[in-house]
Amino acid sequence: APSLALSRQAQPVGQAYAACRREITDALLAPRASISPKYFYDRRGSELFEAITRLPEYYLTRTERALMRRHGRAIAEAVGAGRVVIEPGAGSCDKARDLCRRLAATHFVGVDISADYLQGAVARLRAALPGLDARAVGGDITAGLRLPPDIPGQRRLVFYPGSSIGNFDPPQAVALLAQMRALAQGGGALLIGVDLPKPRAVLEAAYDDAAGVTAAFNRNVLAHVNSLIGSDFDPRQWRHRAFFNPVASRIEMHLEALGPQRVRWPGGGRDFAAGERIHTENSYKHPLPAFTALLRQAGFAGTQSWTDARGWYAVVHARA
Ligand code: AVI
Repeated sequence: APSLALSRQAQPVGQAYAACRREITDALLAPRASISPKYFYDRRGSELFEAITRLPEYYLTRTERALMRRHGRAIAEAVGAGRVVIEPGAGSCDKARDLCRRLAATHFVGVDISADYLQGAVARLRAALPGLDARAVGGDITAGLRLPPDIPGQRRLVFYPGSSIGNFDPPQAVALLAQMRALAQGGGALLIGVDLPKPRAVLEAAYDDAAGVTAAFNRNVLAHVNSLIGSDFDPRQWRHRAFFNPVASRIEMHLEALGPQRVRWPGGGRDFAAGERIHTENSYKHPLPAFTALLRQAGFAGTQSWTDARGWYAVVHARA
């Protein structure tokens, strides 16, 4: 997988670019076409995602925020003060600001595939917390988490809010969690947000909102892929589909061809029949015991968790 930022402003170069093109075209040519959800996050996709987090139907962000506020003191006690906070997939860094303030964190490292978006967010974080040594690292977390060499190795807290872990299939999730554990070894820990199972109608509305923002976010991946591989997808010809798969306990997002589509890119292409789909995302809703089992598989020890009154969402602290 490519290790460089893949935003429009910072296209991957050389070998990384070739690997990225290859990854995308292989997945498009597979019998069941797919696009990795990491390609959602060009600048426009990051902005659309921020808009999703403010939608009335998208309960995840506000439920997590309320939990973090309500149990802020207990969470801070479990974590301990003076931490080096590392946030993979940091995005807007909004959640890190509150946490770093509460923990009197010494350092912050945000890692995100949308590097230019992250730079701005880290600059705002520095302005809000002038005592904090805050850094931005552009990179694909699925290709390995590498930190600047002068970041202290002790008292690390890996912060992974937003239930982004749900966007990985369980084996990939365990591998990513194990990497996070390796980063936090030496007395560190993980603080992670997890969306839990809940009534199907609530889940499906959260991923198919009335204003169509999630639909725009899903279709935007085609524009980003066009800019990365030189393809000629017409996003207006693809319909957003989102539904709960109860067997796998996950929301699936797909793009469905409104009519027959002939898509071309330099060196290749594919025809899609009307109704054919490209799978763009899974968002797993693990029951809490199943999630703590994944943490144990990744090598984490003691866990402590906080959930809201409806049992819709959990924040989990796990020692590395
Ligand atoms: C980033 N991630 C946790 C979001 C989710 O809920 O799975 C991405 C998203 N996809 C559609 N809406 C939001």
